[in-house]
Amino acid sequence: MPTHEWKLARRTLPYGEHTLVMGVLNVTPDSFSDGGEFFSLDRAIAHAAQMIDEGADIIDIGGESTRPGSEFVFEEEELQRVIPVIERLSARSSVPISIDTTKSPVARAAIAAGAEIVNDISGLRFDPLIADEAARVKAGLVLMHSRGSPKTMQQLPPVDDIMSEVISGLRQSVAVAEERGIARDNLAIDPGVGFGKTVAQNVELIAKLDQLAGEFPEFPILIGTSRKSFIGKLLNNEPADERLHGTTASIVASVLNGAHIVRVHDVKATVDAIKVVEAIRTG
Ligand code: 7PJ
Repeated sequence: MPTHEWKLARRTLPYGEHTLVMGVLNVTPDSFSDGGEFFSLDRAIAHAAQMIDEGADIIDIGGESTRPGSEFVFEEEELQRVIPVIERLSARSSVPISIDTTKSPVARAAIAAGAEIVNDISGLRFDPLIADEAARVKAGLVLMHSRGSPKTMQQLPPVDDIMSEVISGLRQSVAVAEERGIARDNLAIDPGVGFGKTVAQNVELIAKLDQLAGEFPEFPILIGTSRKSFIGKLLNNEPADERLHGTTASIVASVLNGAHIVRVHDVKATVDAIKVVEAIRTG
């Protein structure tokens, strides 16, 4: 694959030849405990540092659990969770930081604190002003396909043609982004595995990722399969912490089918798998 460039606020990331790894840093109260019931900033930063050592190209920081079924988090709370982490991480590392949020005030504060990418799981459906914040500084903007809200998406009746639904949803998101002043070379797109889709549809999205890439040839394709419940369901209901091998298989398939960026919790396993896949792909 030839090399292309994804433009972020302060740099350009080459993609296409080498698959980029986005490491997930969840900063919710149930992660990085200080040993008691409080969140530890030091532990969150240490985990980010470990992912960077293991080869993460991007760190994606999220303070609103957007997992299917999760509750809404208020803006103030989300800001208090993510901003100190972004400030600290951007002061000590040059790795590009992404903010996983659907709220424009959070995107704005995260950018001011050092984030260079905004990752919106709603594809600008919840708060289109997210695009204005990204456009102001020419940040990268990830548009992910999803249906409904995190609280309701798994109750929605399934659509019958998931590929057409994802393609038309993403076209709509790209159109909104452009109307709000985002340049096309700042965009990345994501089919949104696990967000309002059945197990079979998640599998289909990975199997046909090359088709999605063909529909959006100008944009980097990001995909997040890591530890998701469709993998658990394919593996006899394995819990999230037992889904590493299943996750790795989904990553390998995604890379062979045209993913440019993979969003994962287990960076070392992913980096190793990608090295081997890329050696094979290059021949
Ligand atoms: C994704 C995400 C994903 C992008 C989450 C989880 C749920 N952002 N944020 N793509 N998933 N771009 O990690 O299980 O698939 S939160």
